[in-house]
Amino acid sequence: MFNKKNLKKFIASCISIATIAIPMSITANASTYSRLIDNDPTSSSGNSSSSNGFSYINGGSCYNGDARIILSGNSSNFYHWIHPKISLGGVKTVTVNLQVYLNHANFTDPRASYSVYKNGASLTVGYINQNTAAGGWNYKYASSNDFTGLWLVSVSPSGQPNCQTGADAVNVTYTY
Ligand SMILES: [Ca+2]
Repeated sequence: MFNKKNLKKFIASCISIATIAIPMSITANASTYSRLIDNDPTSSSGNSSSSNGFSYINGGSCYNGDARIILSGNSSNFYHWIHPKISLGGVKTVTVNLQVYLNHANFTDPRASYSVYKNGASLTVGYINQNTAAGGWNYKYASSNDFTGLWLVSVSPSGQPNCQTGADAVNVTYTY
């Protein structure tokens, strides 16, 4: 069928096709899900929010003009940004890229804790010093190999007294 010269050519072309095809197939297999969620989303957006004890605060620097805030002393308080629940159809590795909008002088919590839902428990994505955070979008990411579903982003206060924890918009991207 092949003489030596043609066989070499054939093998070389197979290798070059494989080299091109492998990175493309990795990209094609990864799924990405992204959601930008602000306070009090409309029901038509498919998102919702809930909290225990956070209060309304407004200000032109906030995303869409307002946010929510709470004293930082109790770390069991929470604010949830909820999106439509996604079942991953099994256990998967998920990388979470989280952007958090912070732009109000009263947000002073030195270690606000951000997490995402994971199998009925949670994965801590990271901590942000809201007192020194950049005015605007702040970025955290984390990865874990035992996700079965995606549902919400949560912030909880540090527990530090005499500070306040803010909750404005978040933009979450999951890759799995
Ligand atoms: Ca807002």
